[in-house]
Amino acid sequence: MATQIPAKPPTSPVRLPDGDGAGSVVLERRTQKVKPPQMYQVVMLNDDYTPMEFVVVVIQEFFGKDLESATQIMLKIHLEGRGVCGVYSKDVAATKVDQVLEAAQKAGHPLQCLSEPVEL
Ligand code: TYC
Repeated sequence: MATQIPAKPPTSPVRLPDGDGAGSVVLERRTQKVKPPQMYQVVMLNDDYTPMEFVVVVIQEFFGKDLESATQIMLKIHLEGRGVCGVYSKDVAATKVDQVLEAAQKAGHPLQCLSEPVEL
């Protein structure tokens, strides 16, 4: 990844006056401006054909959920049209989407899934 250019260049070092600490150089303290990386949520979409059991298995297998929470997520998707299965870095989220789509395609189900940035 490209190195980020700081918003402001660092201030020039301050040279202390003679006396205690004479000749020493103090860098001005600055508040940290590094932001945490953007995270991505993997969202699964409802459809009328994919069996509920298949969705539950997929959520357990690829998102590390136990049977109970996988079932809750599946029912939320079924009732509300979409649901978040997990939150990851961009690359990991993209891999999860690929894994789900490949498993669905292999099984002949139209299950759809996408990743999107998490809103602050
Ligand atoms: N609506 C599907 C059914 O009634 C179940 C389903 C749930 C499908 C979640 C997709 O992401 C999904 N068989």
